Order: sequence, then structure tokens, then C-alpha cells
Amino acid sequence: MKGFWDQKSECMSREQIHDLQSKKLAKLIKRVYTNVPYYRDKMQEKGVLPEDIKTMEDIEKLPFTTKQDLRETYPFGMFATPMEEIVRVHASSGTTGKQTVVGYTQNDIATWSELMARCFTMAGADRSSIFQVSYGYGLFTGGLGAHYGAERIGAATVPTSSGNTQRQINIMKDFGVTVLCCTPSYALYLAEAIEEAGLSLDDFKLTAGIFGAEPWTENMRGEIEKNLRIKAFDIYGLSEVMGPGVSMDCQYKNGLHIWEDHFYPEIINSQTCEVLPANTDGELVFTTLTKEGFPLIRYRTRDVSSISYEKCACGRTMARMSKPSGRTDDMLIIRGVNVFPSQIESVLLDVGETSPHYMIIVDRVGTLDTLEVQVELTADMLSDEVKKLEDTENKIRKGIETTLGLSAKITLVESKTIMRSEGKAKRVIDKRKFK
Ligand code: DLL
Repeated sequence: MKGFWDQKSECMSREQIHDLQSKKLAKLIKRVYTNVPYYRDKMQEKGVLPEDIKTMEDIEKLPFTTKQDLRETYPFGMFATPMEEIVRVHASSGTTGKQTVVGYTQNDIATWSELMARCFTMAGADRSSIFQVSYGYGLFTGGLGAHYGAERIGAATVPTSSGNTQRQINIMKDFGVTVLCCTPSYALYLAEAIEEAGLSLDDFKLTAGIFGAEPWTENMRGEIEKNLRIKAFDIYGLSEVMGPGVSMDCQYKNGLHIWEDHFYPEIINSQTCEVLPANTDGELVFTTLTKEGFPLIRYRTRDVSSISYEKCACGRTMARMSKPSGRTDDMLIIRGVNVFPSQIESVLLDVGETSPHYMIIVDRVGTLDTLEVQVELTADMLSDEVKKLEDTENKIRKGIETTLGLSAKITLVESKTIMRSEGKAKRVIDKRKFK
């Protein structure tokens, strides 16, 4: 049937999914207990043996894995196969500490390509599509992950990588690219650059965009869909768990389908580690059920989401995670209030009178935290009267106060003065960290 890459797997009954996961988990635990001393030690500390793990319900007996564990075993200590079996290595950027390194066997790369193929087919792409992969190629998983998936469905794949925006636009137009893969912030930048170059969207054949690698709101999706005249899909993943393609939303855009035959999701309370019920917000945790090179048990992603198990209108039975609202470590605490940058983005785009480019600046004056939101004027607002601009500022200020209960200084800045991003956007400057 059109719209599915692997309908049998994507539409299994919940019972089938549970049985398959249980079998895979038991096998995985035996393997890591034998091959990864770090996991064996942690299980022994908890008094758990591989034979104690028979069904998915037993997962709660197992210890969690954190980024810290990966750092302690840097670079290859958590690999579960000899290096002879590893064919690819990626690494996270390591901006907040030592980088984490992940390894893939030939089978892992094949599975990854297969899951990306499911994602891309879900977005309506097929062998007649022309893909432009503007995620960075290199140690980052975005470029090569998308590349292998696009080739797997037989699409013509153009590996532009990130950067050189003018060239990206020319290629998109001249090659008749139909599907764009990049971060949502870069998609917005590309749309702006197309307009600036005086080109018309009629000169492009773009129909869909597959965007991820950073949090983005529903309002931002609307903005991108309007500015590029495409359907925008949200793809999620992280290098430790695989890379892009752990989950993606379907045409109904009602949560991202997690490929549960390969990844077992849980939501926990990040303070107590208690497992939370469906449809409750908390920290997302994944166990990789089939990875050979670098399997992960109950890996704490630090991403905030919730999981729903209701069947989706698209026919897929795989659980859906809500659009991640941010990372627990990106959450700002301002005057005691928890703030995710995505909440501010939502307010800005709800008001909808400015451009969608913004920067959040947090500081401390004496003992008081301050919040400033800089947001760009659109080109046509430049000629607006002061009164009108003040009105816009007031609307945003009120919106933030209603949503977060925080007062904020709103600064409208000139068009094109906020830094554009070609990869993951930087939305926050927290000056308190330097005090
Ligand atoms: O960003 C993998 C990826 C590439 C995903 C391309 C999608 C597209 P990392 O660099 O390891 O891997 O960063 C992973 O990025 O834990 C989330 O915090 C964030 N993230 C990724 N996708 C989304 C998304 C790649 N769709 C970290 N929505 C994750 C929100 C996302 N956050």
C-alpha cells in the first residue's frame, strides 16, 4: 500500500509488538552482560542476572544509562562487538563535556537506512523524489543518516551538507529538488534567502521538508509551511540511540511514531526516576532493542516528551511521542519559574506580527533574574509608527506574562540582526553562567 515502507512492521498489533520487544530485550541483555563489562558491573550492583529479564515488564529491574556513563567509557568502552565488526563511527559535538562516540556494524547501518526509509515514505517520498540533504555531513549523524535513507528508497540524493546558502538555493531550484532535509531554523533561513534573492517559489518543485535535530513549535511548522509552500514533517533522533529516524510524525501530525520494534520508549520523572504513565510529560528514555555495535539500556535522553499508545488515523500502531518541548538541561529557571525556549517561541509566533527570528537573553541584576526577548522586525514593519511597534511589544509581553507568569523586556531589533543558523540554532544567551 502507498504510504508505507514496511506496512507489516509499522502496523503490528500491540500484542505482537510486546512479544517481539520481550524476545529482543532478553536476547539483548544476555549479549551486553557477556560483552560489555560496564553493563555487567552495573547489573551485578543491582543484583540482576540476564535470566531475570524475560518480558518487557522486567525492564524496570535494569539500571539507567546516562551521558556520564558514556563519558566514563570514552571512546569505545560501551561497544558490544569487537572493532572488526564496526564499520562507522559518529560522535556528538561535545560542547558540554567530552564528546560521546557511537559505533555501527554493517547490520546497524542497514537497520538505520531501513528506518529512515520508513520515515521518508511516511512523508510521501519515493523513488521519483529528489532529496537535498542539508544536514551537516561528518561526525554529526544528520547528513549521512538522511543520505542512506533517501538512497534506500531509491530517491536521487543530493548531498549538499550544510552551509553556503546561496549555492543551496541554486541547487534546489536548478535540480528540481522535491524534498528538503535540514534543521527547522535553517529551513526558515533558506526561505528568507529565496525571497531576498528575488526568486519565486513557483521556480521550485519543493513539496516536503523533513526537519529535526532541535526543538521547534507547531507555530514554527506553520511558518515554514507558509514560507516554503511545503508540508513540514518533524523527525527526531539522537546520536547515542542511532541518529535521525528514531521517530517521525505522519501526515496527521499528532505526535511522532517511534519505531518500537527497534527502540523501547519510557517516560520517567527525571528527579525520582519513577516510570510515568502514558500521556504524562517527563524525560524520555530509550532502550535500543536491535543495535549490535552500541546498544543502550534505558538511556536517559534528557528530552521532555510524553507517549501515547492510541492507534493513529494513519493506521500505524507504533506509539507516538509528543513533539519534544526541549531538554531538561536547556530548561531555564528564571525567578524560580521553569522556562523552555519553545514556550517563548510559541508566544512570538502566536502574536505573529514580527519575524520568527529571536534570541532569549537571561541575566542577573543584583539578586534578580532578568529576561529579555529580542525579536526581529519584518522588513515592512520598519516604516511602522512607534505606536504600532509599542503595541506589538505589549502583545508579546502580555503573552509571555500569561503563559509563564514572568515579566520580560521585549526588544524589537532590526531585520537580519539576529544570527542565522545553518545547523542547530542557538536561541539563548544565559549571562548568569558567566557571573
Ligand atoms: O540531532 C540527530 C538528528 C539529526 C535528529 C537530524 C533529527 C534530524 P544529536 O546531535 O545527538 O542528534 O542531538 C540529539 O537533539 O536529544 C534532542 O534534544 C534534539 N532533537 C533531535 N531531533 C529533535 C526534534 C541529532 N525533532 C538531540 N525535536 C536530542 C526536538 C530534537 N529536539
